[in-house]
Amino acid sequence: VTLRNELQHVLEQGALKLHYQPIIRCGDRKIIGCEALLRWERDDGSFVSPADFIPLAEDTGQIIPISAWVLQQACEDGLKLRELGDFSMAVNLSAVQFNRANFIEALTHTLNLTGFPAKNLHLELTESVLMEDSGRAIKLLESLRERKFSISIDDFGTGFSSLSYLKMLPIDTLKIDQTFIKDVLSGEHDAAITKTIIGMAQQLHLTVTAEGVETLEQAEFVEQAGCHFMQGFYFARPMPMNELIALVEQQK
Ligand code: G
Ligand code: G
Ligand code: MN
Ligand code: NA
Repeated sequence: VTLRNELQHVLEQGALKLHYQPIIRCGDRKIIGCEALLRWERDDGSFVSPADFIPLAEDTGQIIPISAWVLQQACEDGLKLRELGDFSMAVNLSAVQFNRANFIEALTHTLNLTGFPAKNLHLELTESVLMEDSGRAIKLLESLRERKFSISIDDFGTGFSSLSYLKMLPIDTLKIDQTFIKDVLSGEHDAAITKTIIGMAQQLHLTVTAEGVETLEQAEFVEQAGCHFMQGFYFARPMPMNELIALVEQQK
């Protein structure tokens, strides 16, 4: 069986799971929310990375039911987390999902169904998805904003989006790509890029999240540079919601 064939049955087999990586506030280093990350566990116990199966699912159309499942599951789990406080839930959106004509209706439907508050749902989009058809993207983002959703640009810095265009986008957060954070202490350029993105975000009144923080030194660097939030293996790896809830209960 090919991966493509296996993929057809993942949903009915319950082989997809969401893990959640904590997002930490700079300064007091408390968990303020999480990002939902999709996991596919195969029968033999091996895992397929979403980086490998999302493109395949986009190709076959499976991305539609998978994305719907992700949204609903993330909202349901997010509500459990919200019993402990005002936590946010970030979800990654695929290009195909964002480009569907009924994207906003589908999103609104899931929120109505679950009761998860739009303002606490952070929609992560990459620069390339937004650049494909920037006119349409601006209109969509404006209507998402009217509905109080929060928008983040994921993997920021890797997508060559023009800064004049960035200014026009109604977004809330820039997530600095982990490739910059990785070498922030060893590479002069990465340190400069990271500081520049943070400075620019502050000027544009956007919040900034540093991704891929793996060491204390990297955490201290981005905190000193004025970053707002961070995320990475130094704090925690993606984990099941019950483990995240236990972690949040400990930090009280
Ligand atoms: O968690 P991990 O490093 O394996 O994620 C690999 C890639 O898959 C990342 O680019 C991440 O944004 C993406 N990804 C993870 N979960 C989802 C999801 O639910 N939907 C989409 N579209 N992409 C996801
Ligand atoms: O594209 P996106 O930013 O959504 O991808 C998130 C991916 O990054 C997930 O696969 C997640 O497991 C991974 N990730 C999260 N924190 C770290 C980290 O500190 N180091 C590395 N190498 N990967 C990380
Ligand atoms: Mn992401
Ligand atoms: Na990212």
